[in-house]
Amino acid sequence: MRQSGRGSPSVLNRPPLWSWGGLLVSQYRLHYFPESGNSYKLALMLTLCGETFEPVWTDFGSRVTSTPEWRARVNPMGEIPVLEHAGEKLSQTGPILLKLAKRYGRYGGESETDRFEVLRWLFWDNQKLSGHLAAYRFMRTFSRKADLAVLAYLRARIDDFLSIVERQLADRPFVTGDRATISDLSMCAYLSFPPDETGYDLPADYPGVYDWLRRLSELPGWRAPYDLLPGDRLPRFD
Ligand SMILES: N[C@@H](CCC(=O)N[C@@H](CS)C(=O)NCC(=O)O)C(=O)O
Repeated sequence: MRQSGRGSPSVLNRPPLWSWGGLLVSQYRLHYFPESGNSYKLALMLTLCGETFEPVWTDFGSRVTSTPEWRARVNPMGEIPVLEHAGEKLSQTGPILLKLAKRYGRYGGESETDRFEVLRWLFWDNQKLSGHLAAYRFMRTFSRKADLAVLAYLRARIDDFLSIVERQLADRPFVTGDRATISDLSMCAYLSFPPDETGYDLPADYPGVYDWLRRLSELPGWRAPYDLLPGDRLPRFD
């Protein structure tokens, strides 16, 4: 699918960078690992808002996020991503995306009705689409031993969720209407990785979802996951 980055982030709405020793450094630090679709949600939102971030590659494969030291220092929930900003370490992509949408005045929806729809799909995505796709892709592609019964269960759930998204997109270009919002950025994340990782042939099976991803990739400044999340990758076992 789409793997090459295009365009460069807009400088519109870019808040001032901190200057340190004559070097310009970003006001954001993103703790991530490259395969993390949840990290991609934040990296993409920041990039589309014309913002930069300092990438903090994290050794997820060695289970560093399970150690008491990492949990005490970075995130007690033991999860990636974490976005550092202004002395705070923020976790959970949903509230972080809402905060960024408010800060930059972008991708948050225009009206009260829009904002309700954004929240509705953001919550649904966390529990359903991203939640199951992340587990399915990780077990299918990056786990030494995949449990076939669990994979089959997850696949059936995801097929139902994708058919829901396909229907939602049948008569609107983006999830909540005419404009992309953070609900699109959240829902697209795990589907934006290469098909040999996700195991989904979207053009054949979910053409509406595929067209929606193409529309998102045309947003000015859009970049593919591995363009925004560099560094050593997890070993593959698919
Ligand atoms: N709801 C969380 C999900 C974060 C999440 O599940 N992150 C994965 C990596 S992409 C993780 O750290 N998993 C560790 C675990 O489940 O123990 C969010 O939106 O940030």
